[in-house]
Amino acid sequence: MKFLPLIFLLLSAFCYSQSERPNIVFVFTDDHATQAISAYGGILKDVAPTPHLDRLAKDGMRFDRCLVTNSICGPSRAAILTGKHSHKNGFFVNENTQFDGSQQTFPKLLQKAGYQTAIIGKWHLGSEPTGFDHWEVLPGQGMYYNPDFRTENGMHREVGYVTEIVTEKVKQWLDGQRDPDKPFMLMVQHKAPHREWSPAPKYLTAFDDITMPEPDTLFDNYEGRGTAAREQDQTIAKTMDLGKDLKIREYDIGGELFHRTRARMTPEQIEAWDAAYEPKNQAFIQANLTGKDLIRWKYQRYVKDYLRCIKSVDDSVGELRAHLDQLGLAGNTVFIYSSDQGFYLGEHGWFDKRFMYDESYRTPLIASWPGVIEPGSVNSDLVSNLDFAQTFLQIAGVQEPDDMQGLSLVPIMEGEKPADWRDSLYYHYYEYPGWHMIHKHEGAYDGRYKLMYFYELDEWELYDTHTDPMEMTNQYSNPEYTEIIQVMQAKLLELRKKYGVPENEIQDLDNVDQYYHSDEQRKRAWAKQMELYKGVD
Ligand code: SGN
Ligand code: CA
Repeated sequence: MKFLPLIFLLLSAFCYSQSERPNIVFVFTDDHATQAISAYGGILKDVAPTPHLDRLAKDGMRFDRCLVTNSICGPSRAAILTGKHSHKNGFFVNENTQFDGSQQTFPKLLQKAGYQTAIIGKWHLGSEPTGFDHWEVLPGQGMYYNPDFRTENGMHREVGYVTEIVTEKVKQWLDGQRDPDKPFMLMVQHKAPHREWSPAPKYLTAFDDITMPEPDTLFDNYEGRGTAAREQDQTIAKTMDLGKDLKIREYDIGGELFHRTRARMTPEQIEAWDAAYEPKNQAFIQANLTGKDLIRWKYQRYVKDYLRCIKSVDDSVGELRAHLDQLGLAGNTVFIYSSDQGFYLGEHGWFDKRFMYDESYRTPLIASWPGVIEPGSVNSDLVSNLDFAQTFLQIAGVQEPDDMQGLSLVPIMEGEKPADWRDSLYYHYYEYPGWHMIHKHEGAYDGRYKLMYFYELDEWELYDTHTDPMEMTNQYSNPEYTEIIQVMQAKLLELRKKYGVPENEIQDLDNVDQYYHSDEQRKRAWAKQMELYKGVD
């Protein structure tokens, strides 16, 4: 008899979960590296913890091997919306392209199935969002301070810091604008921590008294790698700009720092900004640093600003989860955190992404689902942003269409990985020439070996990520790897076939030629910085 109340409780919980389809909250950031989430460990975990993301991991599942199909913003977003690789969804590169919004996407399918769909924040796909009952997006890359928003009714500007404004808008939508009788799928898409890493007023001086640890490969000389690693344009030493990126007004030769931040700030915002940066900037100028000392200083300024932006993102996660709790929605909401790709935080001397090397290939994925995902679980299966669409559909109980190319992660979330789970993933990056000059490449990864082919250079690279996790030694011409290379090349062909990559696809996307705001400006800024390296090797 005494078990009756318990049985009743269990039964009602069962009926509840059957009748109430779960809500989905997808918090998605731009360029957030796993190295900057303390739940993932790494050298920054003690100095720059992310308590709210860590709590999410504690309540849910941390995916350690979520790999992207194409490590760049728009293409990653297009892959997520469609569940298809770039060659199927038609969105290959960021520049000068528009997402074809008439195609099938998971928000449209959820909408059809009775879900309310909303997106607030960064969109970056050129065309207008489709498949959303409510959308309010940042035009293009969006601005950190006093951002503009695009809606169906046009454009308007709001005063404040972008991460905080987006969070506030999301709360308002949850409070009053949605239909409480329908389940919802809400995409919260932050601009942060994208370049040029501008922190919120409240975090402008965070980490001022700390020296950030440096990655082992900060002074990489690219020996043992190929032409692509040597010829990229994304080093902290040479590419990173002291003006726009590192906020030193004296180096704002092209006026970009001014236009991206100051020109739209309120007097109060400018005051807080200057109070934080000016004393440090003057000390930098006085110090007259050169060579490695200069690179070290740039790394510190860069990574601190990046992590300051993350602090606001982490707060947003905490606030949104608390808000869902207050509204009584947390128990039936799947909360997912991810980013469009990873990022280099000084590894190999770099910032930015695009390469299939680990730091930019791997993206964070943390999900909580009360009653389904075992709290505190960690998964290391090969999963991808290609899988998100089918995952969301299955969460909502919607049949996945045959032409999506990923796999639903729901079985993994339930702790029952299918025996025939994938054993490798396909990668393809297309934007060359373009920002940061990363050569086009495709590749296959099986969880240990990573084969990359820079086809316009006709150069292959093979890394054994077990023995060489930092990917410093290309084993492609090492005879000991001959067999593995054959296996991986066969795998690459098999993957191309499986995903329907056109035979002669080696894409010619040379419409990507306007990649700098102004070549002239950039050259002048660069020349000034290069003076600092004179006489130093
Ligand atoms: C901007 C950045 C680049 C960055 C691209 C793409 N330059 O052009 O550094 O790689 O965005 O980023 S900036 O001077 O304008 O900041 S993405 O996240 O949108 O793919
Ligand atoms: Ca991005």
